[in-house]
Amino acid sequence: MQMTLKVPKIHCDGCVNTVETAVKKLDGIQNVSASELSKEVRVEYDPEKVKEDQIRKALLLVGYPPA
Ligand SMILES: [Cu+2]
Repeated sequence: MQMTLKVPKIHCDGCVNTVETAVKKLDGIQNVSASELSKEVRVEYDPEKVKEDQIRKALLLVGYPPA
Protein backbone atom coordinates (compact mmCIF):
# COMPACT_ATOMS: atom_id res chain seq x y z
CA MET A 1 0.00 0.00 0.00
CA GLN A 2 1.20 3.50 -0.71
CA MET A 3 0.36 6.91 0.69
CA THR A 4 1.66 10.43 0.53
CA LEU A 5 1.63 12.75 3.52
CA LYS A 6 2.10 16.48 3.39
CA VAL A 7 4.64 17.56 6.01
CA PRO A 8 5.01 21.35 5.87
CA LYS A 9 7.98 21.54 8.27
CA ILE A 10 10.37 19.71 5.92
CA HIS A 11 12.75 22.41 4.70
CA CYS A 12 16.21 20.86 4.21
CA ASP A 13 18.22 17.65 3.85
CA GLY A 14 18.42 17.30 7.61
CA CYS A 15 14.64 17.27 7.85
CA VAL A 16 14.44 14.72 5.05
CA ASN A 17 16.85 12.43 6.93
CA THR A 18 15.05 12.80 10.24
CA VAL A 19 11.68 12.05 8.69
CA GLU A 20 12.87 9.09 6.62
CA THR A 21 14.76 7.55 9.56
CA ALA A 22 11.77 7.88 11.87
CA VAL A 23 9.42 6.15 9.43
CA LYS A 24 11.92 3.42 8.48
CA LYS A 25 12.15 2.36 12.11
CA LEU A 26 8.59 1.11 12.05
CA ASP A 27 7.80 -2.49 11.25
CA GLY A 28 6.19 -3.09 7.87
CA ILE A 29 7.69 -0.13 6.00
CA GLN A 30 8.79 -1.11 2.50
CA ASN A 31 9.99 2.23 1.24
CA VAL A 32 9.98 5.84 2.32
CA SER A 33 11.07 8.94 0.48
CA ALA A 34 10.70 12.51 1.66
CA SER A 35 11.08 15.60 -0.50
CA GLU A 36 12.07 19.04 0.69
CA LEU A 37 10.69 20.58 -2.50
CA SER A 38 7.18 19.20 -2.39
CA LYS A 39 7.27 18.82 1.42
CA GLU A 40 5.77 15.40 0.97
CA VAL A 41 6.61 12.01 2.38
CA ARG A 42 5.78 9.01 0.25
CA VAL A 43 5.50 5.77 2.14
CA GLU A 44 5.04 2.22 0.88
CA TYR A 45 3.93 -0.09 3.65
CA ASP A 46 2.33 -3.37 4.54
CA PRO A 47 -1.10 -2.50 5.98
CA GLU A 48 -1.12 -5.83 7.85
CA LYS A 49 1.88 -4.73 9.89
CA VAL A 50 1.60 -0.99 10.24
CA LYS A 51 -1.31 1.45 10.17
CA GLU A 52 -1.40 4.96 8.73
CA ASP A 53 -2.01 6.22 12.25
CA GLN A 54 1.30 4.80 13.50
CA ILE A 55 3.17 6.40 10.63
CA ARG A 56 1.58 9.77 11.39
CA LYS A 57 2.44 9.37 15.06
CA ALA A 58 6.09 8.55 14.28
CA LEU A 59 6.36 11.80 12.32
CA LEU A 60 4.72 13.76 15.09
CA LEU A 61 7.13 12.32 17.66
CA VAL A 62 10.18 13.62 15.82
CA GLY A 63 8.62 17.07 15.43
CA TYR A 64 7.19 16.83 11.91
CA PRO A 65 3.42 16.70 12.21
CA PRO A 66 1.71 15.68 8.97
CA ALA A 67 -0.80 18.24 7.73
CU1 LIG B 1 15.64 20.99 7.95
